[in-house]
Amino acid sequence: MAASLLEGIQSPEDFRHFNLSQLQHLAEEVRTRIISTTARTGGHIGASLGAVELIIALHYVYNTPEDKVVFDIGHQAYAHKILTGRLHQFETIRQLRGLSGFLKRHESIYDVWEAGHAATSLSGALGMAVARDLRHEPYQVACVIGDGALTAGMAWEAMNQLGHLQTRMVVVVNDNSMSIAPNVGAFSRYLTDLRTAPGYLRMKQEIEALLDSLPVLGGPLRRTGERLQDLLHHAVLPGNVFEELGFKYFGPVDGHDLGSLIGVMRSARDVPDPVVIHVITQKGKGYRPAEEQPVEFHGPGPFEITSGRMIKKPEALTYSQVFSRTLVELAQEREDIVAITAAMPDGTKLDYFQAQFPNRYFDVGIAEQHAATFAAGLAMSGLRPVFAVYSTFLQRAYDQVVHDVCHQNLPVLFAIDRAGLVGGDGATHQGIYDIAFLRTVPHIEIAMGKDEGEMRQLLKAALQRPNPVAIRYPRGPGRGVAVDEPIAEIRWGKAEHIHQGRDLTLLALGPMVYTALDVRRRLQAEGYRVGVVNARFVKPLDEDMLNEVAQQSTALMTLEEHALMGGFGSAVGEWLVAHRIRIPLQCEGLPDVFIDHGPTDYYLDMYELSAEALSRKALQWLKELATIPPS
Ligand SMILES: Cc1ncc(C[n+]2csc(CCOP(=O)(O)OP(=O)(O)O)c2C)c(N)n1
Repeated sequence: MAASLLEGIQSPEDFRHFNLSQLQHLAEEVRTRIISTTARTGGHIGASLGAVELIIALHYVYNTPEDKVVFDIGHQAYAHKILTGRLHQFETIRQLRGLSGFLKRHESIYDVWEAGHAATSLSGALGMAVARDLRHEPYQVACVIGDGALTAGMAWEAMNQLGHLQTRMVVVVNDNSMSIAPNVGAFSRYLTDLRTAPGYLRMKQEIEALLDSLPVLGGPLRRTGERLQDLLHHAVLPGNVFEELGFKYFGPVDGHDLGSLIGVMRSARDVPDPVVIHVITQKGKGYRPAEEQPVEFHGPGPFEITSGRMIKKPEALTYSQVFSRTLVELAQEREDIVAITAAMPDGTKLDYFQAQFPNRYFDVGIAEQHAATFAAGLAMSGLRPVFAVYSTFLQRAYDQVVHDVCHQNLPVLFAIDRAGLVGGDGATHQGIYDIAFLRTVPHIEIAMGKDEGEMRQLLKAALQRPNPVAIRYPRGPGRGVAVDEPIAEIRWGKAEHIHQGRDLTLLALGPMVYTALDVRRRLQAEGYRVGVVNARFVKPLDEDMLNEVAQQSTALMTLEEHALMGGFGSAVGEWLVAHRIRIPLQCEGLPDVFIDHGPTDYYLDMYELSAEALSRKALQWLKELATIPPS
C-alpha cells in the first residue's frame, strides 16, 4: 500500500501541485475514509461518494477559498470537508458537538454557503458573483447543483436571472439521474437525453469547429456574421436548453475521470460568461452496496461495510410507515384520495402507497411549492389530495399554503412528517416551526396525535373535513401501539382529558402527552394533584376543555416539542387573554435559537423538556405560586 497522501492534506493548497495519478490516489483515500466513517456514523454516503472527483477537481482548478465554490444542499460535500482541514474531525460528523452533516461557515472558511434544503445554491452564488462585480473584486464563483435540485423552481428562477445578466459564473450540474429516489419529470428526462444522445457531443464539436473556421468579418459586417453563425448553430444542432438560456454548455463529462474533469473545468473557468458544466456521476461510486441500492444508501444509519447490511435495532413501525399504511387503508375505501410527495417517496413511505395505487400517486420532484398548489387544483376538482411532506420542507411552500390552499379553503390534507426535533440533520431540518407559521392562516386546522394509533384516527377524520387540515407526526418509530385494528372514530376538535388535577393541569401536544403522564407521576409523589390533557388540536383549540381546566385547576402548563414562540402554548395563552381568564400559565417548548444536530433526547434534556426537567420546573413553580397571595 502506497503512503497516505490524504494524511498530508491540510488544505487544497497541499494537492494543487499533484499529478494526475496522485490525484487519483487521493480520491481513493478520500473514498475509503467516507465509507469507513459513515459505516459508523451514518450519513449522506451515496451523494458524497459520487462527488469525490468533482470536489477534488474543483479545489484543484479554483483558488479556494478566495474563489467561491457553493454546494447545493451540502450533503454531497464530505470530500470537501475531508480536504479542507477537517480530516481528523470527520469521524464526529452528525454527532453531538461534532461536524455538521451539511456545510457550516463557522466550521471552515471553505464553507462559503450554508444549506440543507435544495436548490438555493444558484441564487446564493449569483448574489456573490454580482456583489463581486459591483465591488470590482477578482474572485471566481462556481456552484454545484444536482439534477434532483434542478427539479426545484427556485433553481430556474436563478438560471433565468443569470442567463439574463450574463454574469461570469460556473454552474456545475452534478447529474447522477437520482434525486433521493430516481429523479422524475420532463427536465430529468431531458438531461438523460442530453447525455445519452449518440454522437451529440462529437457532432457539436465538429459543427462548432466548422463555424469557428469561417472567415472573421470586420467592421459593420461583423455583427451580421456573428448572427449568421448563431442561426446556423441553432439550425443544425439539436437545441440545448442551457445554451438557449444564454449559457455556454460544456459536457457531458465523466465525473469520475479526473483528467477530463480538470480539463473541462479549466476551460470553463476562463469563459467570461455564465457556463454550465454537465458532469455525469454515479451515486455511491466505488462502494458496491451503495451503487446497487442508491435509495437505501442516500442517507443511511450505520451499516456493516463488508455486506452493506444496515445495523438497525428492531423497533416499532415508524410514524411514516403507519401513515402510509393508513392512507392505503383509507384509499381502498375512497377513490377520491390521491397522494403527493415532493421527491421523498422513501422518507414519507409513500412508495408503499405508490405500489398499491400507481395512478393515484404523484412524485412532483423537489417542488414543494408546486406540490401545494397542484394539491389545491386537485382538491378544487373533486379529489382529496394528501401532501406528505416533512415539516421543514413545507416551509418552502408557505405562500402556496396561504394563497392557493387556505385562501380558497380547499380540502387539502398536509401530512406533516418529521414534526419536532429530527436528530442528525440538525438546524436546517428541525420540524419546529410549522405550528407557528400555519396557525395564523384562516381555514386551516392543525392536530397532532399522542401516538401512531391516534395519528390514524386523525388522518381518517381529517379526510372528512371540508377545509385544509395539517396532521403532524414525529420522525422515527411510534410507541408500538396497535395499528392493525379498524380505525376508531375521533371527535373532531376535542381534546382528551386524561386526568383531572386541582393544583396543576398539564396540557400536552403529541407524544409529549406521555412525558406529561410521567411528570404527573413524579408530582403526585410530591403530594400535588396534577391533571393531564392530551390537547390533540392546536387549531381549533378545544375551548370547552380550556374553560373546564381553567376552572378546575390553580395553574396550567403547556408542553410541546415546537418553538415556544407561536406554538401551541402561545395559542392557549392568546385564548386565555382574549377570554379574560386569569390563571397562571407556564409554556414549555423550544427556545428562539437554531438547534444543531445531535440526539433528540439530548436537546429535550438541554431545553428542559424531559420528564425530569419538567417535574423540577413544575415543582419550583408550584412552590412559588403557593407564596403569591391570590389577587
Ligand atoms: C427543499 C428540499 N426538499 C427536499 C429535500 C430532501 N433531499 C435531500 S437530498 C435530495 C436529493 C437531491 O438530489 P440531487 O440534487 O440530484 O443531489 P444528489 O443527492 O443526487 O447528489 C432531497 C430530495 C431537501 N433537501 N430540500
